[in-house]
Amino acid sequence: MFLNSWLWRSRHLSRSPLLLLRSRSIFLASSCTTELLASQNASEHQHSRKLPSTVPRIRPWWNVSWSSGYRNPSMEAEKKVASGEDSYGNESKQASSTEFLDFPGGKVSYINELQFLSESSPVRVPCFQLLDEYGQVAEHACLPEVDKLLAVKMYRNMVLLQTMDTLFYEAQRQGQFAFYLTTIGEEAINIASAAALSNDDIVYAQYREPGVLLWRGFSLNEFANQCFTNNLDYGKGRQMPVHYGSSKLNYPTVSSPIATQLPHAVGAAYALKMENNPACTVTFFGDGASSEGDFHAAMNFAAVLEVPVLFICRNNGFAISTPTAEQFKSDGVVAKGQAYGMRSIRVDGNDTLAMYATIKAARVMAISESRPILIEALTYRVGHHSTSDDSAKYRKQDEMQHWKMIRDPVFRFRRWLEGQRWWDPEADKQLRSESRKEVLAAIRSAGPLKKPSLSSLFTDVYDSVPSNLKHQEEEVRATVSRHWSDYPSDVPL
Ligand SMILES: Cc1ncc(C[n+]2csc(CCOP(=O)(O)OP(=O)(O)O)c2C)c(N)n1
Ligand SMILES: [Mg+2]
Repeated sequence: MFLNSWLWRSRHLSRSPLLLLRSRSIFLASSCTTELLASQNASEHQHSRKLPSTVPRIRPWWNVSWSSGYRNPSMEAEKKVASGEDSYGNESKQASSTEFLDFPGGKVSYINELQFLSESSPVRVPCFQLLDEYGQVAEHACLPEVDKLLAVKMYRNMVLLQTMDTLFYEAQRQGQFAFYLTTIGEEAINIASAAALSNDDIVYAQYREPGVLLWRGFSLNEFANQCFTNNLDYGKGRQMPVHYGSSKLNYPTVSSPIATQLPHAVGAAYALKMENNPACTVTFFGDGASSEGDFHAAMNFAAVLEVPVLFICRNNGFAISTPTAEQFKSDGVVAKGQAYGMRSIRVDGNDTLAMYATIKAARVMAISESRPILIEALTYRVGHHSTSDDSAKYRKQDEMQHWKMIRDPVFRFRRWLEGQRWWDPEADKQLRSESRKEVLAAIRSAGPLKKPSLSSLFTDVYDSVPSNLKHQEEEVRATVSRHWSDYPSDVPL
């Protein structure tokens, strides 16, 4: 019963038209997100380093009072306890104003019945959706402000991303480079999130979010150079393919160990907060990453330090071959937000407009209220985990086909665009043909380029190469000279 009642309200509720937060950890735009989005659009036209007028200045950390009242999000609950209401908002029959525990973490009312909290809410957290599977606007849906220019740009990027994935995947299967993984099925999460962010926001990605880079202007040649690990690759071939990075585009390089990007994003968000910088950090991660300790550490730090970071979980059903049912017992990932005192939402990750509205609203809250937000985007990994995987071994083909054909986010968005009369089959045919040519051109130009030299393996970490690395280089060179016939001829010594 108490799970259905109010837990707490945002301490900014009275100021923000946005939020109602219920115990089932959803946030919903009050009547419509458009009011908020309109003000945000207007703010983006101001100088990037100036605070947008709609975003209140962030209180510098050194002015923050670290009393439990400020840190504890349950101030409302605390007041209720003091006034005889229990901390779940129920009118307390038992507790008088003196029957509570004045605990350092906040006041807690007593009850005299033995009661355990249920392991889960009786109802699953609902999923925010604006466009149904046929691209029709859902009943009572309130669409974000997306004009033709923006909508078509999003669609073009989604198609280009899908085309890049298809052709890069084939190039890898032909043996042109070592490894690849696709984002197919997750184009809406990639592109709609990117479109809703500002380029000043720092993105700490996992590996299935190249669409964010694409949106920010990373060229097809830059993608291809990284995958072919040629001498134009910024990482000089020292990362696996698809581990892209660009300091220019505020996208730190992807790292292979899962979930390590999450604490980094929190630390960077803390730095933004200290600098009063009106930007946020954004970290993308999979359902599998949420099973790592780093996820939990990052969530807790972010909530306690009250930093502007968006945790965008792509719950695509699998961590390689492990289905989510074998990963966690909770109601997905969204349910974990409240446990850490973090506002959270579950959204249809295959619905471009719902993703866009969610990230746009979450970004405003994160910056203006200096708080982390957890977003669980439900989607499905249509491709194999990577080129090292065969998903037919552990999942049903008809399930995969259903998501690929019926729930394709690109096709769904196209149906909506066509309904708006902003797109037509002829334009689609032309876009797909152009995209194909552009991707093939990037593959053809990146493939023949020389690889970075062997000596670059040992540079760029230390100012001058330390003796242990010098020793390792000598060992590698000795091995190469012993097995010269096995050494790849396109890697200069
Ligand atoms: C710390 C760590 N453990 C295990 C792995 C091996 N690994 C690579 S990807 C992956 C699955 C990640 O799944 P998820 O986070 O759901 O992302 P998805 O691939 O589904 O997008 C695993 C276990 C790793 N790279 N790092
Ligand atoms: Mg996954």
